[in-house]
Order: sequence, then structure tokens, then C-alpha cells
Amino acid sequence: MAEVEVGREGAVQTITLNRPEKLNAFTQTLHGELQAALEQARDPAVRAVVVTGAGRGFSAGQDLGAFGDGGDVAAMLRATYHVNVLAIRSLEKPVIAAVNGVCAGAGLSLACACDIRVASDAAFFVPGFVGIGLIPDSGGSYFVQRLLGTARAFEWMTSNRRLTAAEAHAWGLVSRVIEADAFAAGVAEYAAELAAAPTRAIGLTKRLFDEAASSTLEEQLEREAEAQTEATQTEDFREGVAAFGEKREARFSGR
Ligand code: LHQ
Repeated sequence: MAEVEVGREGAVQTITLNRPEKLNAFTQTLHGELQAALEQARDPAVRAVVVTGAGRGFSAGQDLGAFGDGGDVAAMLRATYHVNVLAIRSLEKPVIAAVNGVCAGAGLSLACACDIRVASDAAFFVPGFVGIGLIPDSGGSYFVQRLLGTARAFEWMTSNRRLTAAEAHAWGLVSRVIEADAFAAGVAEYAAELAAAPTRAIGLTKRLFDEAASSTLEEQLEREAEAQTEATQTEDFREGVAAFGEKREARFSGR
């Protein structure tokens, strides 16, 4: 059975981490299959991507059984987690982490590398790393700090405290919480809405936000000017303006 399953519904690609008996903990195989799935997501016909987990977990992070005595940890991180985190950031379309359940360690980092987090009310979030004497890797120190702010992120990531979905929502870690029974349908509806939006403008916004983290205002104003030039050349901009003039809903194509 595949450790990552890929599904497609219209313009939405769903990537399911699929080792439910181990709460979808990461193995070499899972990393390789996730990389292939993210490569598939580059298809311009895919306009929104959902990353989720099978069973009661999103992901419990690194499979501690498969880790052994470590070997060259940095090389392993570069060859696996880094590739997939960077693949998510470079996708010029929205990537939603649909956090169905337990989310810990590098699973938390992966969810935070996505553009949007939606949680089931059955989900909970655990730093994980500090529980076994490690630092937050796979972008954990980068994304969690940016999402929560330094004070809250540091306190949480050094405590290993379990955060409920409601607490994660109150903290701004997730933007929506959906009842477990309605989770799959709610995520599908939300992803379909995003997939029907002007994809290129969303992709450019994603890139601008990533760049803003390390830019001066002058640099960022210039990037916005360039990106807006690109956006004004899209079919979706023409359609958006036409629909506004005709007082109707826009039908965006993602081109
Ligand atoms: C697992 C795991 C798991 C294997 C649950 N592995 N089996 C680190 C190392 C170096 C380089 C690469 O990067 C990393 C990155 C990291 O991700 S480090 C952090 C790794 N993750 C953790 O330390 C989390 C460990 N897991 C837990 O603390 C708990 O299992 C959580 C809080 C996730 C869930 O707790 P429960 O809901 O109580 O579930 P459980 O503990 O009963 O787990 C269910 C099963 O899943 C169980 O197997 P079993 O055969 O006994 O039913 C666990 O052993 C297995 N499992 N996490 N990471």
C-alpha cells in the first residue's frame, strides 16, 4: 500500500499521508512519495492542494522506529524534509493543511509550511521535538515563530504542551476548526472555493508574503509593482473587471 495517496477532484489535488497505524510518521518511502505527489501538484490544472492524513493522525513527525541511531542527520534532513517543505513553498497555488488529527514534530512543521491550516475538532498539536531532546526542524523554528510570534512560539515549542484545535484557533495557528464528522466535506468545499479563485494572483500573493519576511519596504514595494504588472496581464484580471462591470460573479480560469 502506498504511504502517500494522491486524489484529484476537479482542480483540487488531495495528498493523503497514509501510515495510519503509526500516525503517519515519516519514513524515507513516505518522503519520496510525498515529493512525487508535490511534483504532480505543479500541473497547472491543479489550482489548490490539500495535504491531510489517514486515520486519527495528521502526522506524528519522524518515525522514531525508522530513525535508528541517526547517522548523518543534517544530510537526511536536507534530502527529505527540506525538499518537501521547499516544494510546498514554491507551488504557486494555495496549499491547505487539513489537520484531521494528531499533529506533532515534523508533522507540525509540515502543516505550518502550508499556506492555510484547517483543523478537525478532533485534532491536537504537540511540539514533539523538545519531548525527545531535539530542536524544531523541517522549518519548525521558522514557520511557528512567524505564525505565533517569538514569545508564544518559544514558550510552546519548549514546553511540549498539547494544544487543542480550539486553542490553536485562538492562537491563530489554524484559521478554521470543523467538526470531525463534517471535516472531509468542509475541507472539500473550502478547497473547491480556493481552486475557483484567481490562482495566479494567489500564487503571486504567496510569493510576495514569503519575500516580505526578509525585505525592506522599498524592495517589497518594487516586488509588488512587478507582481501587479504580471497580474494585470492575466485572463483572470480581464474576467474580474468584466464581471464587475456586468454585475455578475466572476468565472476565473486560473490563467
Ligand atoms: C509513532 C510515532 C513516531 C513512530 C506515534 N514514530 N511511531 C527527528 C529526528 C531526526 C531527524 C529528523 O527529524 C526529526 C523530526 C521529528 O519529527 S522529531 C519528533 C518526532 N515525533 C515525536 O517525538 C512524537 C512522538 N509521538 C508522541 O509523542 C505521541 O505518539 C503523540 C503525541 C504524537 C500521539 O499520542 P497518542 O495519541 O497518545 O498516540 P500513541 O502515542 O499511542 O501513538 C499511537 C501509535 O503510533 C503507537 O504505536 P503502537 O504500536 O504502540 O500503537 C506509537 O508508538 C506510534 N507513534 N508517534 N513519531
